[in-house]
Amino acid sequence: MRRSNVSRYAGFLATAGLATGLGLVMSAASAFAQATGADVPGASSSPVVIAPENWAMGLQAAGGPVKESIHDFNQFVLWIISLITVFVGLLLAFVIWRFRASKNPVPSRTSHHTWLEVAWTVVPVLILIAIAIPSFRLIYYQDRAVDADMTINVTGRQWYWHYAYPDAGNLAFDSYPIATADLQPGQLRNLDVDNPMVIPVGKNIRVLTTGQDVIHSFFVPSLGVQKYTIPGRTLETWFRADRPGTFYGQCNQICGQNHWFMPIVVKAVPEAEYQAWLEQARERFAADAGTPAPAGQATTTVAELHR
Ligand SMILES: [Cu+2]
Repeated sequence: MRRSNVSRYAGFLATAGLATGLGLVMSAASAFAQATGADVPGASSSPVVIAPENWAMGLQAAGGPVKESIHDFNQFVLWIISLITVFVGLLLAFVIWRFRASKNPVPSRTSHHTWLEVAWTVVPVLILIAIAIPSFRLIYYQDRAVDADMTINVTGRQWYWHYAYPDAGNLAFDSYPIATADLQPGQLRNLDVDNPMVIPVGKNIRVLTTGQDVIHSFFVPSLGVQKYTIPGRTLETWFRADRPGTFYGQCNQICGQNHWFMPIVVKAVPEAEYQAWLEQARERFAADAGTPAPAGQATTTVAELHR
């Protein structure tokens, strides 16, 4: 009997210790990720490449303000989690030591303690409120661009992306991944695409998403954007890249057998370079503006969306 109690206590202790350690490691990793991420914008204007990395810990580095806000919030919540884990772990260790059977042969039969019960109800409520306020602030910040400089319509299709630039006339094109055999040096397998989405640096990009066939999801972690593309609906979000670079993402909604076939590349370039790209893209995609939307599937305009 004693033996089984001891091993149970040891199990508790090990679990509490592990949880505490894990919390601290996650916190440190995130602090590191944030430190490296915080260095990205504005440090210099040489282009960055932000893509998934093997064995990476924490969140991807930030390419713009939305992701920076996500980093801040993540860091804040991680501190709270870590402190709670340490507190509960220490409390558990103390109880196991202080009330062990040999030291405490006659257990207390106390079952109520009003003030203690009030405290352990009120304190968690306060913690949740402290988390909820910045959480809602972040949700509304991500929701839509207050002052959008331009709009890009994103359509998820089985299985490729279709991008349209309504501010640039009828510029539209499809984006497919590059086959492994055709990869150029430096290109990433299953991530690089033939026609990336090109955007100007420092501009607020309004993104309107819709789906053509099933639900897809437009997900570029380093720009802090993840939005479903739902057939029959238009959703809005926004992002901004604060420095030139290439930001990789993927459809992250399981959308069918070629779900893996939907990587996303957003290329942020200086304004002059963007204008030059627009010029040649208009010509290049004039003959082939990608696959048109089927009849009856009009893209919602911003005015319609906000009506
Ligand atoms: Cu998809």
